[in-house]
Formats: sequence, structure tokens, C-alpha cells
Amino acid sequence: MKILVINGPNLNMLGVREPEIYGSFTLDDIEKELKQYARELDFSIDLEFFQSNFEGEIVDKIQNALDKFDGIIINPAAYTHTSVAIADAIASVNIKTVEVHLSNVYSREEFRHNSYIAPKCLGQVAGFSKTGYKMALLGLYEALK
Ligand code: CA2
Repeated sequence: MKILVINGPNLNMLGVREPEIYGSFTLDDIEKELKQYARELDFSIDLEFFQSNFEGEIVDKIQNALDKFDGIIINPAAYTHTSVAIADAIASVNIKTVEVHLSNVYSREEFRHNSYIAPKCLGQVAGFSKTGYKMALLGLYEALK
């Protein structure tokens, strides 16, 4: 089972800036923890990680996932609230996708309450910090196996 994990703009700054909002762990810590969790769930889970600050690169990555990946976990970061292009890309490939947010976007500013991505997804996890990625993987795994 091949799962693509996409992280959007500025998430490469995790652990470097604003630890009071997003925590002091890095994107690398999330990747290591998720790989370990995947092994505990099922040895046949194969994870690939991708981070980009560019909307078009994320669209390209989703399009190229067609026929290569069984599922996608995505934290679209700020593009959650702006990107019709990423939402359309997810809908076009028809790969089961779960949206993740580190923070509880619904307890933050109003503009973070809308997601263009969530309606194209199997589900959404928000507010559980880096554990949210494991929750997303479990949900996706149960839906795909
Ligand atoms: O809570 C989340 O995971 C978000 O996707 C994070 C985005 C934000 O725009 C979304 O509304 C919710 C922001 C990611 C920025 O990450 C940084 C990490 C460290 C320092 C600065 C930014």
C-alpha cells in the first residue's frame, strides 16, 4: 500500500519558528514518527514524503500520483483556505485523501474555518498536533485495506 504524504507552504519551518503555535518538533520528526507508526500498523505500508512552498508543484505531485499511490495524506497549510487548484487536482485523480492540520483551525481566525480541500477528502483531522498524521494514516489504512 503506497501512501503519499504532502506538506504545504511553510511547514518546512516547523521547529524553527513559532513553537508556541505549532510545537517545537520538525517536519523530519513527523516523518520519522509516521514511518515508525506505519511499520507498527502493517509492514506493507510504503510512505513517500513531499513538501513544497509552491502551489503548482503540489498540483503536479498530486497529478503524478495517479496509478502510483493508493492514498494521500495532505496538510495543505495556507493553501487549504485558498486553493481551488489543489482541490481540483485531488478530485481529478480520485485517490482517497485525508486532510490534516496540526492546529484546530476551527478555534482560530474565521478565514481558517473554510477548506477548499476537505470536500474532496475522505476525512479531516485537526487539532491533534503531529499525532494527527498518525490518525490520518490509520483512517486511510482502514479504508484501503
Ligand atoms: O494547523 C495547520 O497544520 C495549518 O495547516 C498550518 C498552516 C496554517 O496556514 C493553516 O491554517 C493550519 C501554517 C503552516 C505554517 O507553518 C509554520 C511553521 C513554523 C513557523 C511558521 C509557520
